[in-house]
Amino acid sequence: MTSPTLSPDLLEKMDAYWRAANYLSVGQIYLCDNPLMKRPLALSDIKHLLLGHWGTTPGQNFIYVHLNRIIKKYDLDMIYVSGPGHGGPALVGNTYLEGTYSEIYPDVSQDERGLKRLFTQFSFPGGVPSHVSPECPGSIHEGGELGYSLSHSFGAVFDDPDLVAACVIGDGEAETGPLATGWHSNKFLNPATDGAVLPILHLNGYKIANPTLLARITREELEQLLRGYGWTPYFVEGDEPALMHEAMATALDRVIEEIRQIQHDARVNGVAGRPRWPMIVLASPKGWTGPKVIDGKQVEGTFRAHQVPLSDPAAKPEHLKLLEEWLRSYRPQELFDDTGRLLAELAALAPEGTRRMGANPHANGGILLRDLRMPDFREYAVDVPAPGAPGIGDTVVLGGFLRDVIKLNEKTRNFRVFGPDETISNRLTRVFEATNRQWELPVKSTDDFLAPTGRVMEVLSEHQCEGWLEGYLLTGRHGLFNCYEAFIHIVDSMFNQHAKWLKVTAHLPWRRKISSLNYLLSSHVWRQDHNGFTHQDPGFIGHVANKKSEIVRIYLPPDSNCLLSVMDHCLRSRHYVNVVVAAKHPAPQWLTIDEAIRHCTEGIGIWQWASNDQGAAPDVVMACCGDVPTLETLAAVSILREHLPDLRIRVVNVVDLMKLEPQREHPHGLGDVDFDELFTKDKPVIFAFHAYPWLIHRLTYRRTNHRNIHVRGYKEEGTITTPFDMTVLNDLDRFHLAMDAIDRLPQTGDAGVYLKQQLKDKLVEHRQYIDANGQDLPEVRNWKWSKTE
Ligand SMILES: Cc1ncc(C[n+]2csc(CCOP(=O)(O)OP(=O)(O)O)c2C)c(N)n1
Repeated sequence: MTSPTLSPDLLEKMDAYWRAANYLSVGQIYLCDNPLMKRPLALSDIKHLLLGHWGTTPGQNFIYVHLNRIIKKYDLDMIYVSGPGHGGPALVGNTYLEGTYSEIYPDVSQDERGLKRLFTQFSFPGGVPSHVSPECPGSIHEGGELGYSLSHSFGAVFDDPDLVAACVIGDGEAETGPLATGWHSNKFLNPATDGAVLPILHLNGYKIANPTLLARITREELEQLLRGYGWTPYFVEGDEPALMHEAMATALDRVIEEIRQIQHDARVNGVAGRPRWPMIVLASPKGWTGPKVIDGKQVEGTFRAHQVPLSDPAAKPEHLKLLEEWLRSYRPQELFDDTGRLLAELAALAPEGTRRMGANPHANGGILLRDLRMPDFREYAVDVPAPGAPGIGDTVVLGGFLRDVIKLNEKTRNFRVFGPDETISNRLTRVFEATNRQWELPVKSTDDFLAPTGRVMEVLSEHQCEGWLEGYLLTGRHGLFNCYEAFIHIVDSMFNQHAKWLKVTAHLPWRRKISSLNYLLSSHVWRQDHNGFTHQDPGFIGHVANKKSEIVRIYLPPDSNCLLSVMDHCLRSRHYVNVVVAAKHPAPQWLTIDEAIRHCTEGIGIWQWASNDQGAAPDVVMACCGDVPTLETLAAVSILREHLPDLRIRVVNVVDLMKLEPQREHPHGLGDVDFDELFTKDKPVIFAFHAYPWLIHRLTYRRTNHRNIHVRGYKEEGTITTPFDMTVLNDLDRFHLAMDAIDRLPQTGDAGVYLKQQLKDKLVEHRQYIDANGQDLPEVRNWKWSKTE
């Protein structure tokens, strides 16, 4: 017979610690007074509004106390990621028990008064949210929107060989697409250079109102599923606390020893190849230790335990009685002394200092953040002897710059590029002169750029790319997500959650700022002519613009030098979400590097070389934002200037979209005077925009001249066609833009009417030509900006 992992004394203490955490959890959901139950429970001790989630909480408390033990036993550097973050009371309670909570929030002190505050503040106006929100120490993952715990955990441990992320996964959460794919992250984890993720699948059997799939398939099926994903699952199953403590302790010792062995083999013995990492399946009742039956219905071990089981003690006296029995079942007088402090012998079970999961610096990544070493982006500049010089593709140029960011930070291993199989397609290929794609599976001689270590992370799951990158940033590193513009929408919701996280943490003084989340969106709407309609969607920036202005930045650099300047700025920035939309195809270049720096620093400006309104008011402002709109605008301007030479035209280019918003709405916003100077107070503005036109209206609706702003952009017309035809289909082409100007300039008279007729004819000619030849008119393909005096 093997000797037990836990001595009777330790088991008893751990059970007491668990009871303390459960007591604090129930207290947080229900109580606003009488925190130590020194007197009989009265209705006045109970909050008016009962909010929170009990069901997941006791299981997470159980996990936490057991993780505390192994952290101490093995001196682990461990963080806790709570997939079902609605178990907020568990994490708040445990960080309180270990002391970190009171260190950060001294008012929630380790005494009766502090306990009362801890209870009252939970899910209470002016208090703390019910999830594992940014306010909760030790959290990098709120777990409000379910599905991302595994990808965040993997992101956290990449390049951090000593870190272990204990990742509690709800069995409901496991039904989501992101989580289901997240299991595959083990194919990207290098045991020598990365840390470890310990998934703990919390199989409590139920979601809000339904059983979970993983709990109802046979154990054999579940085990095969997890093995199929490459894990070795260890099952800890039951409801009898003493047996469960012993089983959990034994399983945890085993998995930690396996993790250590895997790491030792890879790091010391030079064992190569993908290991089979261990994980735990904890099958315990939902709402464990809570009321078993309420109003004649089974609650413990069912979906009914999900939220607040005794929801109306004011109306039902028997509920008050049950609640009192429930709270007293944890025997608080045996856990806390008379002043309300956790007994010293129990407090000693928690790890110390920064080994406490609530105080682990990885969960407050800004503490660990180091600046990137940056190459001088000017050295990658393209030569632009005159506007319209040929380019090689803006992202191609950026690739060289990113390659050297990778090189310069190779030693510190704190920068990665993420993408769903598109880094080459987005033409950042030069990064592979310095690195590979990290990949732990076999590599064939016919493969390109795959290796067990590498700075590029590619998996065909935008969710994983986003989740990995977020985890990487939240733990104090830097990165970039490159993606097709249309498919970044897949992570709309993940972006939402990250932006919310940044907004809240920006106002928590103890949380340090982290590196910005940088999106590079290429293969954009106007140059997805070969993939067609499914690949044409520029809506992400409109979605991003909804978020708090202190957090979001949107850049549309018109050429390579502008892209270099913008990306240098983004990689140095902190605590933003930067969205950069850039082209990958060869396209004309407009600005020298010095001009680009000036233009991007200002974010918006008149392109004097393209304008002829110097010294007088313009007749029309031709504005553009985005590379293709800029090209079409300049082509339209050259038509207008050639045929209507008396017309005074001002060309305004926008790189930083948020310049358009009023200053009071966005820190980048132009003041009204500056805006009126650029766009005039009363002249027509023909605005060619990269994305959906309404966004420009939304951003400028308060501006003086808004009624004269006429926007062309993507209007959901597209197919497989020529690049220029994409603009024609959406009325964004040079001919339409020129006609738009004429329509608003009665002073062009008959000359304008005749020009308009020619332009209409051109559009017919265009259609006939592409239908016959499958490519654009030579005059379109070969068009070059030429200086018009
Ligand atoms: C993406 C997403 N969809 C739906 C919800 C609503 N919701 C909150 S909790 C929950 C059930 C979660 O079940 P599980 O992951 O098993 O957690 P636990 O049982 O531990 O509470 C659902 C569907 C959500 N929070 N996120």
